[in-house]
Amino acid sequence: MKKDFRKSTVYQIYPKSFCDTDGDGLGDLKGVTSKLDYIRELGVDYIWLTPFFVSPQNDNGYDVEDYYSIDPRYGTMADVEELIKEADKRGIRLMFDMVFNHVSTRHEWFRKAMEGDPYYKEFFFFRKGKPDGSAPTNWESKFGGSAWEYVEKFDEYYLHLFDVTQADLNWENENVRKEVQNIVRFWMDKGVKGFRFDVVNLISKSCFEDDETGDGRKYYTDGPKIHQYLRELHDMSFGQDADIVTVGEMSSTSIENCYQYAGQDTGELSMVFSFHHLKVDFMGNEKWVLVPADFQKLKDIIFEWQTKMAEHNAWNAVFWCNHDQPRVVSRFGDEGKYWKESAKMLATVIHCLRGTPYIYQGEEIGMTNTDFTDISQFRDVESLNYYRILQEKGLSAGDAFRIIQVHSRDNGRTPMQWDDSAYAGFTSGEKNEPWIAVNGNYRKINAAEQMKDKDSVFHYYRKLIALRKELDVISSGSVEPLAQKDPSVFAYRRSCEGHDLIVAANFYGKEYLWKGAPDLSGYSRILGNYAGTQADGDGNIVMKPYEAAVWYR
Ligand code: TEU
Repeated sequence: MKKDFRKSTVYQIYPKSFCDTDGDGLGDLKGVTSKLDYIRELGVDYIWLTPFFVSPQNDNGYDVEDYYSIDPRYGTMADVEELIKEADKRGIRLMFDMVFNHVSTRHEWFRKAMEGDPYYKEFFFFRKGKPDGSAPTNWESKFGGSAWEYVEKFDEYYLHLFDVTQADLNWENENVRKEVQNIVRFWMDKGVKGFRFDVVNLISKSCFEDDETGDGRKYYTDGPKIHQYLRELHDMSFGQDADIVTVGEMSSTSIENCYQYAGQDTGELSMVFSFHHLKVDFMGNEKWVLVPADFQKLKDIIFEWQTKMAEHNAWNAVFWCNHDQPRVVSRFGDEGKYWKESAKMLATVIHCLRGTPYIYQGEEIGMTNTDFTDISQFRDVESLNYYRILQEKGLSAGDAFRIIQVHSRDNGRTPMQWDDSAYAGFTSGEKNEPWIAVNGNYRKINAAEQMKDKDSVFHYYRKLIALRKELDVISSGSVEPLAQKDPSVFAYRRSCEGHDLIVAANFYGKEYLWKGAPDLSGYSRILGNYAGTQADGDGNIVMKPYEAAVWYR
């Protein structure tokens, strides 16, 4: 049966941290299959699985060595087939993660290039250094340091926008593009009905110049042939099956480009992830600082994307969390007294927007940032690089550590908290402890507990997912920002064919009198994180700490 992605919700699984069935401390594909009933209970339509292909795991699978084989640490091809089949029985489809900006330096293509094979050298960007021998350009790797690695035997450098073991692919080369199309078709034949394309707006690079004002991103972000390449990939692979849904991960993209990436009639992708709203606690593009989140900016960005994408008939993925982001309840909510209220409030704000909502494993039970107290507990290559780089820049070890604690991608990567048994039920730990430590709060925050409790964060997410299916105003309505300059309230109206929905949330932990709230006569309150919402009689609404409510007429 065809699925309407406007009414769908996607659940993201990071298999390494989801469920370990063989006791080796690493999650596996069988673990995902074993939890399908839990996922079905939530009511989602798609599972996005982050990469589980053969990989040295320097970037947890985003460094792919072989796109056609399963990393034995995660399982086998038979396990993948079983997962697709079992998911299908439950009405759930699989979305695979395709990393095509780069490959692992252990990939056969790169190994052949390093042997000097000219055919495969053209798969990558090998360039001479500057006359003084330094790197071809001053571009920086997203994980810190230069984006170029010197290869002595060629007296050349190769480009890596991410880790030194992730070599960028040269999409100018038609043979690269054909290989990529073959990979997508291979997985389509296996019954995969969705694809997420990793940093796909970085694939078009042709100009290699020093960036006088920045880190080089302006030369490869939304590059000159990007639309042509996506269109071609669409036509030659997933576009041949109208039932396939795609999402492009767009790094530092512009909204104008996204009209086209995710335009209803442009033939590129179904939707896009953009990240501007998740940089409101950065300083510009600088992530490794501690600054409070800018609430006004958060609203302005979300509303700009909501309204302009709608005007251009283009579709957003809407989300707070993924495997690269800190946990949202720690980031924009409250881990303490209002943990539950704030987790539900944040869910309400995202799930009633125009777009396809994505839930990242554990978000649906309000999992929090790590409780790590020592750098040795962190695993992520980016975090470990920046811990060193920050100290090289003069910060004390303590200050560097505090920044890592707040921004590390590992915040989202600790094991899924299933129950209150040892290791939170993630692993038996028979052969090994979990690859990354379980958060100590698993006795309080775990799935088993929340499935029993009708008032839990889990059941609240379940209601939001069901509501999107039920009400066309959520899946198809227009978006009108409300209270745009209000310092505490995040609110908007959705409208569609005579129906309206008003969503309002107090983003802070203090009771707040929302003056100038919209007239709610004729509306009924259909959801909220408190027993009821109070009006003061003068047209103002009393918003309790982190209160969220939804009204419909
Ligand atoms: O991430 C792309 C990306 O640029 C960021 O999310 C990045 O990890 C972060 O902003 C750095 O501060 C994708 C994947 O989601 C990520 O896990 C991979 O590490 C990255 O691509 C490379 O494949």
